[in-house]
Amino acid sequence: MHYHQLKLAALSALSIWASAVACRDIVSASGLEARDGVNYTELATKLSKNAQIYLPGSGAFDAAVARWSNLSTPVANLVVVPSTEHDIVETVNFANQYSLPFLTTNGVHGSITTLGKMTHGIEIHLSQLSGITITPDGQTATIGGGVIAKNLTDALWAAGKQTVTGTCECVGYLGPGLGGGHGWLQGHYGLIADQFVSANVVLANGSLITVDENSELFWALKGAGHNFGIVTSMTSKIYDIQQPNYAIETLIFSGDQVEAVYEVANEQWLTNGKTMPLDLINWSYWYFDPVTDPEKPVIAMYLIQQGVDTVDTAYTQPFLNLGPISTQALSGTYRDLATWTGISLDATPCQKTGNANPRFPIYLKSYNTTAQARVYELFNQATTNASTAFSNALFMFEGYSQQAVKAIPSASTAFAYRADNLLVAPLLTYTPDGPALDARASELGNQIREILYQGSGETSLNTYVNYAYGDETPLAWYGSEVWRQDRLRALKGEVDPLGRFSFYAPIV
Ligand SMILES: Cc1cc2nc3c(=O)[nH]c(=O)nc-3n(C[C@H](O)[C@H](O)[C@H](O)COP(=O)(O)OP(=O)(O)OC[C@H]3O[C@@H](n4cnc5c(N)ncnc54)[C@H](O)[C@@H]3O)c2cc1C
Ligand SMILES: *[C@@H]1O[C@H](CO)[C@@H](O)[C@H](O)[C@H]1NC(C)=O
Ligand SMILES: *[C@@H]1O[C@H](CO)[C@@H](O)[C@H](O)[C@H]1NC(C)=O
Ligand SMILES: *[C@@H]1O[C@H](CO)[C@@H](O)[C@H](O)[C@H]1NC(C)=O
Ligand SMILES: *[C@@H]1O[C@H](CO)[C@@H](O)[C@H](O)[C@H]1NC(C)=O
Ligand SMILES: *[C@@H]1O[C@H](CO)[C@@H](O)[C@H](O)[C@H]1NC(C)=O
Ligand SMILES: *[C@@H]1O[C@H](CO)[C@@H](O)[C@H](O)[C@H]1NC(C)=O
Ligand SMILES: *[C@H]1O[C@H](CO)[C@@H](O)[C@H](O)[C@H]1NC(C)=O
Repeated sequence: MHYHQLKLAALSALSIWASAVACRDIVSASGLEARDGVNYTELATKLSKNAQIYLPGSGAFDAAVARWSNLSTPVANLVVVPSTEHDIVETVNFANQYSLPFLTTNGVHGSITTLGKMTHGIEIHLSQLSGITITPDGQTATIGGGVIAKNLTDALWAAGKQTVTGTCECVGYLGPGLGGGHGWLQGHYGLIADQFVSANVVLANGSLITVDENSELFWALKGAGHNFGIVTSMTSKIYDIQQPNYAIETLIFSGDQVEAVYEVANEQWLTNGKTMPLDLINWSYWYFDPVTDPEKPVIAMYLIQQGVDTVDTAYTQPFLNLGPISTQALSGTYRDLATWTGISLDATPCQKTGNANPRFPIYLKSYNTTAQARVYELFNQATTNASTAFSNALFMFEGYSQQAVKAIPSASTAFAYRADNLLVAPLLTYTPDGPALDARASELGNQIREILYQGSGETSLNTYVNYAYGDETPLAWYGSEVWRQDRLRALKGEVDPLGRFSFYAPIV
């Protein structure tokens, strides 16, 4: 441990110490002994010299445990920031020895309420495992377990390469990927998880192993990965940049047109055997913007096209014919997409605001315009009622292109929802105000989702585990097929029988 790390840990009494001192001297003076009945000095002495330990009461601890969603959050007594994979092995072994729960964190955008079941223990914060190495053949890159999306995109871009990452710049690479992982390039290359080639993983018993497609565990990492281990690094496929340029057309509609807008979306892309074109991403958001419409939420439609500087009129005209309130066209490159859609590093979704941010996701095949109109009315009431806590809610409709996602056989990965076309979720952002408000959010979110589910004609609720609220079942997170559940449970029983990795959407 070094001087500045001590300072980060707010051990100010020690700040007069020389810049490099032996880890064990520092930790013995720092109150690690007999903390919560555990002598953490033993752990500190086993970690590499650049590993860090943050204690409650320090700014570094507070920064590490603060999360994007302040709802049902995990509680830790101590944060370990490993600097090598072996540090993770030591931390897991130590935690097991003292029966302490542990939880890996990276981009801290995980928001599922099951995380709140962690009430004490060790947070293993991966930010120092940030290496990105392109292999000599240029076909793959080895990506540290603590890499976030923007860093990966930028590092690859500088080498003329890219791969599928989450769209939001501040989410982890592997947090999304271990649950499948949607991104701008998925129509070309598949999900984030579809790029995985091999992984280094620390298992529940502290073993560090390397797995690839020949392993059952590797199958599970591609969609249910949070349940099985800590991925210290992943080697993933990368690609030459083919079409750097992108264009976006943003059309803002009045909520009065909710049925007409989604009728057009269906006709264009989603029904009668049609599919989303490979070069097009079509998202829409609903939100209350009193400047544009003081009475009800607007519908913002984003039409994002790859390889052009202006979105093709074949895509825009059917929507323009409906008479949007406003339109805006921009052109740039792949790296502008996050800014255009409000999910870049400086945008609100990348700040820790102290808000609760529950989502209630459902995958759909197409829009049911009747159901859209009904949920619009609920969303309208929820966001515009005079005393509402939910005026900042955002309703997200994500329509990525799907060609390469669907080309991969459904049974070949733990991700279960390749047949679905749309990822839909209300995000009920609110300032926490106790359990009664949390319950109202849960009730409203589930009510909205239930209408969409009833309108879908589906016989199982399909949800994206990475957007999940937390009250869904393992069937909803991992697919309702009996064989999927059996296969995942069998592997869980074998690799993690004590449920060490069961804070994030547990299989059992
Ligand atoms: C604004 C926003 C935008 C989003 N955009 C997308 C998107 O474009 N595509 C998409 O698919 N999803 C997206 N998501 C959802 C995203 O997949 C989840 O929020 C995900 O949990 C974020 O991972 P994280 O590393 O940021 O969060 P964390 O909370 O740090 O991690 C989430 C879970 O993953 C586990 N984990 C993280 N890293 C590792 C690792 N190396 N080994 C083992 N376990 C690990 C953690 O233990 C935790 O349980 C978005 C979410 C938000 C809030
Ligand atoms: C804590 O562990 C350290 C390192 O093993 C040891 O030197 C120290 O004596 C222990 N303290 C107590 C109170 O057991
Ligand atoms: C991401 O990149 C920024 C800027 O280079 C750097 O400060 C940060 O440490 C990186 N984060 C991770 C997790 O690699
Ligand atoms: C999170 O919400 C609680 C109330 O539930 C509040 O006391 C706390 O200050 C919030 N945290 C942050 C970081 O704002
Ligand atoms: C909004 O207000 C109306 C009228 O007061 C009420 O009927 C409705 O239940 C409220 N809706 C929500 C979601 O609070
Ligand atoms: C659409 O949703 C409505 C209301 O939820 C439902 O009655 C109807 O059957 C659904 N239509 C289809 C085609 O599933
Ligand atoms: C750890 O668990 C794995 C998976 O169950 C097993 O193969 C391995 O033998 C275990 N290692 C030890 C040291 O027990
Ligand atoms: C694309 O445009 C329209 C808006 O959403 C919209 O209705 C449709 O949903 C979008 N497509 C997809 C696929 O989301």
